[in-house]
Amino acid sequence: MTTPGLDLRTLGWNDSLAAELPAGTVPARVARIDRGNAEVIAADGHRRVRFGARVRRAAADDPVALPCVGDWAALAPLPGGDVHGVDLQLQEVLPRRTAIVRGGVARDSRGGLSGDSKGQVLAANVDVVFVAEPARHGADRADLGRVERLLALAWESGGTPVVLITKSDLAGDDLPALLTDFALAAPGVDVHPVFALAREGVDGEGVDGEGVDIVRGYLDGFRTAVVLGPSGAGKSTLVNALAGETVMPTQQVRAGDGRGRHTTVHRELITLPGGGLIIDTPGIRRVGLYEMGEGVDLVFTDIDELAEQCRFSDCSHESEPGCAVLAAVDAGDLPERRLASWRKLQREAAWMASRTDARLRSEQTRRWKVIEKAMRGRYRP
Ligand SMILES: Nc1nc2c(ncn2[C@@H]2O[C@H](COP(=O)(O)OP(=O)(O)OP(=O)(O)O)[C@@H](O)[C@H]2O)c(=O)[nH]1
Ligand SMILES: [Mg+2]
Ligand SMILES: [Zn+2]
Repeated sequence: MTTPGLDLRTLGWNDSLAAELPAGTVPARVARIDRGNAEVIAADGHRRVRFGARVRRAAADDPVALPCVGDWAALAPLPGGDVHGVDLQLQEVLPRRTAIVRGGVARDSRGGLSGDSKGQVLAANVDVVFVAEPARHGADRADLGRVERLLALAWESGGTPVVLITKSDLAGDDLPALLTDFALAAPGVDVHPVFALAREGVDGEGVDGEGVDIVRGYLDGFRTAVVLGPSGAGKSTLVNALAGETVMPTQQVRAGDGRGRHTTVHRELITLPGGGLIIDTPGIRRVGLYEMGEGVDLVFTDIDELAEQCRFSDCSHESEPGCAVLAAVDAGDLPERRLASWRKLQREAAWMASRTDARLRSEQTRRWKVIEKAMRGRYRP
């Protein structure tokens, strides 16, 4: 009970959420999850709460129902009273306005295909999804395929994606070219270079971070953002710059492969002093798509537009005559890499959809069997 009388609206609470709150419960926002427990921010401050029975049952059926950072929760007294100092349970997760859901990454029995029909919610009720990709020098300047993949998840979440080229100071002279590459990979999405690591300048003067204020601007109006990206991208460093203090530990990237060490191991919701909230996340190395509606299409609106010019309306852009997509690749207007990335994500989304269909079918069959059995029982002469 650290901040008595906190106005929950500063955490994103609103009337439509209030309308969903079950009688006899109090609302709180999930700041962090720890195996069956949640740390939440309620009007009386941070509290630890246990997952209630109903939540655990729902999550056993579908992991997407598990409470997740950013969720709004209805809290009720723990039946049986205080257990190890915890006296509240998370009775219900209120309907999510947006949710970033990733698919698992699994190998099938033949060791091929990635993707898993089980989803995992990375963050809920997020307005802005920052996709962070670190600037790098030289030939392999940035992993744009990863940016496109994360953008698909971001669009699908219902939040607004924004791309951040983090550690922009490392790009040097490559920055303009990098900005062009990123803009092509993220049509219709804001792209900003960010240098979050304030450090001593060469002449001894402190250098202010670049782009941090722009990032902060997206959080105006008590909005919630999440930052996604690989380990070592500088996600926590950015969160600290926004917070104006070290709220998340950061760590030097391992020399050599530049992959980082997974310094952040928990997703965590941070309230910022100037208003607004940001969710820091552990580095993402590989992430599978989950069920996709428009997500992938929204990442590749440029290809969709080109496709309208193809001679055949069902053009697959493989080898057809009069294909405007292939013509754009030939003309150097559409990077070949991007066309390949589009194919890959399309295939993965289709495969996920078929897995989901199969799962729904088998669930339906199972349900019918149960009903059949019950009917047989009832009508047995
Ligand atoms: N040059 C430069 N280095 C940065 C910048 N931001 C962060 N770093 C450094 O990059 C390293 C990794 O930063 P973190 O913030 O821990 O990275 P992270 O994305 O949170 O990594 P995980 O928690 O492992 O996912 C640290 O040594 C930071 O000091 C930047 O803008 N420029
Ligand atoms: Mg981190
Ligand atoms: Zn075509």
